[in-house]
Amino acid sequence: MSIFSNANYLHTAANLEQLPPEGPPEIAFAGRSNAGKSSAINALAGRRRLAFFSKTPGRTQQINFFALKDGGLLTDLPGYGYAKVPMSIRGQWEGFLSEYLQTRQSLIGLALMMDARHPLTELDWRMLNWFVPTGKPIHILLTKSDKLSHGVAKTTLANVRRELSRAPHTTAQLFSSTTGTGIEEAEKVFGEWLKKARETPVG
Ligand SMILES: Nc1nc2c(ncn2[C@@H]2O[C@H](COP(=O)(O)OP(=O)(O)O)[C@@H](O)[C@H]2O)c(=O)[nH]1
Ligand SMILES: [Mg+2]
Repeated sequence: MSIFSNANYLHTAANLEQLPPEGPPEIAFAGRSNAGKSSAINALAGRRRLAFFSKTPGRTQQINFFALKDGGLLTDLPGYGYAKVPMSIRGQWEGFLSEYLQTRQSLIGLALMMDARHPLTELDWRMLNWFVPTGKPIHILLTKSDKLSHGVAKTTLANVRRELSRAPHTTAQLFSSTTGTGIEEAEKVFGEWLKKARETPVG
């Protein structure tokens, strides 16, 4: 059974005041709208339709908290790069999101979903640049890898890893929620983050 199976919806926060108290280790899941984040979470959780499957992608500017069965938390961040979000709301949201990423002590790492066909966009780099200074690990899932030939997927991964020399403690892998490629590899990475956090609690 995966660390993500039987995750339970816990809480929604739309601003800093609504964040639950610091506590169990959290892994945040983020990515551009349509990057395949919901599908990846569902694939990791081994369920077809988990509560996280948002019906209004990218529009709901809030963080959803889910309890993992080992005591950790998964936080589902709304997709970024969604053109229809009005500027005023976007600014507010970005303030909350960047503050959450930069100051949340319980946050132990960032899982970043990127479409393998166009990874490391400008907005992806913005997320990376917000989070890298925390010193916490980032793991990138290059999603929809089934849409690339084996050779192109391999080259893409190598290129991404090379570019990531600009982003310390950031790793990347291929992933497909359709074929199941990379599920085990991802679980291993996130499982190790949680294990390490349990061994060295924040306090
Ligand atoms: N071929 C393929 N399509 C995928 C995969 N993951 C997601 N998709 C498709 O990409 C679109 C966006 O996926 P979704 O998970 O909703 O993205 P989100 O907006 O990041 O949550 C949907 O049409 C999915 O069916 C994948 O691994 N392979
Ligand atoms: Mg989604």
